[in-house]
Amino acid sequence: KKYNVAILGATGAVGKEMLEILGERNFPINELKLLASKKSAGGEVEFKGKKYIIEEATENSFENIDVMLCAAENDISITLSPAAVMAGAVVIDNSSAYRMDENVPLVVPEVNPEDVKKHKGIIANPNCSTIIALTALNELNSYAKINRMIVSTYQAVSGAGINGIKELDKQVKDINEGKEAVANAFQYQIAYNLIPQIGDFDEIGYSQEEMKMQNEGRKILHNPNLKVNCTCIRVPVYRSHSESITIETEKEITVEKARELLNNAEGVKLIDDLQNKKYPMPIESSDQDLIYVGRIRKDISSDNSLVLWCCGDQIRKGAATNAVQIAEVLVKENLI
Ligand code: 2RA
Repeated sequence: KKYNVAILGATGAVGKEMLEILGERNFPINELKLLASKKSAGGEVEFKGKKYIIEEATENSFENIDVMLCAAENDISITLSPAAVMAGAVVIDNSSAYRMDENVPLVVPEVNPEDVKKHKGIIANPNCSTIIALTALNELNSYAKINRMIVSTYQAVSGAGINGIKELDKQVKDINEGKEAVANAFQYQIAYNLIPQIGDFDEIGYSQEEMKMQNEGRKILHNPNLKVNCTCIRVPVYRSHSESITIETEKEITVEKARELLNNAEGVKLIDDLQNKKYPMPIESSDQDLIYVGRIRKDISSDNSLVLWCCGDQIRKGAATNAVQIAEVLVKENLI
């Protein structure tokens, strides 16, 4: 069977990647509809030898669509995703608009694929840093329940889309030519700098991005008591997020056991060979879908506690690939 697929936000970094991934994974497409804002509409895109015109997205864009992949911002998703559902489509939404809605499953296919079945029209794609962390931790959590996570993220500029990537490039060039670095996509200069803010801060000093790790982690792991302390930093790296993660588990996981579990974990590549200086790095984890995990060691400051380091491509597994994998679950379970 083939499906009528729409991509909303088809001209952005994630929307473009969604199309790439649909092709790469041979998702069974009958008709394809590429939707964007009025400003971005009109462009031509080639997909599998056929040319498509990017159309302006309206509430009437979703007739006969089976699955809509939404790569648009929250306000557009809130306006158009319900219209797509009304027209009979299942929406897989990469925005954060519906992630915490109790009627909307929040899914990492390696972790909680069964939640897809509970959808009422919309399925939410988790935040990129959440996807990367939980894909890395999934098998460890299955072996010994994680009670507490301490996470520091080092988030690529691609998190701010094409403009984030372009800004890093331009600032490096300008600085090397002795010019002033101009900041637009980020609060400050990102070239040769680190910015400890992703999203607005709440009243106790946590950023929106930091609270996503706790709130989304609890929902995806079905563990409302999961304790999470997260610090999210923007770093001058193109497209892979890196994360330093400490987990406290209900029973001890030895380093050897952790390596064994991760060596066979879905969606994970274990790179942990210190003798040969082998460990995950963002320039190596980019442009593919596995989450690279390494630097596994016992937390010498606490019992039943393990530390690891992971890197994952934010645009692919952190967004586009995860969304397409959810669509594949819909197909496999005959839910579209
Ligand atoms: C970021 N996770 O990295 C957010 C949105 N992609 O900016």
